[in-house]
Amino acid sequence: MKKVITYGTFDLLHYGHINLLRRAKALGDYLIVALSTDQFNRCQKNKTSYFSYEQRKELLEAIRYVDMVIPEESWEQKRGDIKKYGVDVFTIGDDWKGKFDFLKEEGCEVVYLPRTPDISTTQIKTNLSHGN
Ligand code: C2G
Repeated sequence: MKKVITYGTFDLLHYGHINLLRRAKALGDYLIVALSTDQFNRCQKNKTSYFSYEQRKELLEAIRYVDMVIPEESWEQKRGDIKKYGVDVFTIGDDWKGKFDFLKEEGCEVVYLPRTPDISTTQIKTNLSHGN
């Protein structure tokens, strides 16, 4: 079984996230999503999500492409996750291009997927705050 892993906050779930998850699953047979915890978001990513970790986890687990959701609590956990879960492919949007190439040292394929244009959680929040 070819295992794929991806990481993110996935707040205010939108079609850009779904496009990413669909393509991530297509890279293998089993997709693990490492979901940024509320604390990791607040302390390390300097962002607060609208939905809590538990709410975001529930939404992700309802998506047909997602097989398992684990917490992302630190930037440094990726190597350990790849070993622990026997991951074959690491994938993430190409806004991170080049940032995780070191994971190839773990014998893991690294795939950067093109982001879906013109949609983001930040854009949704901005539009809503302007009453659009
Ligand atoms: N994404 C996308 N297209 C968009 C928006 C997001 O392909 N229009 C992808 C991102 O590239 C990422 C995933 O959807 O792969 C989740 O997006 P975020 O929640 O914004 O992820 P991010 O905050 O970049 O977290 O350790 C890695 C980080 O946790 C990644």
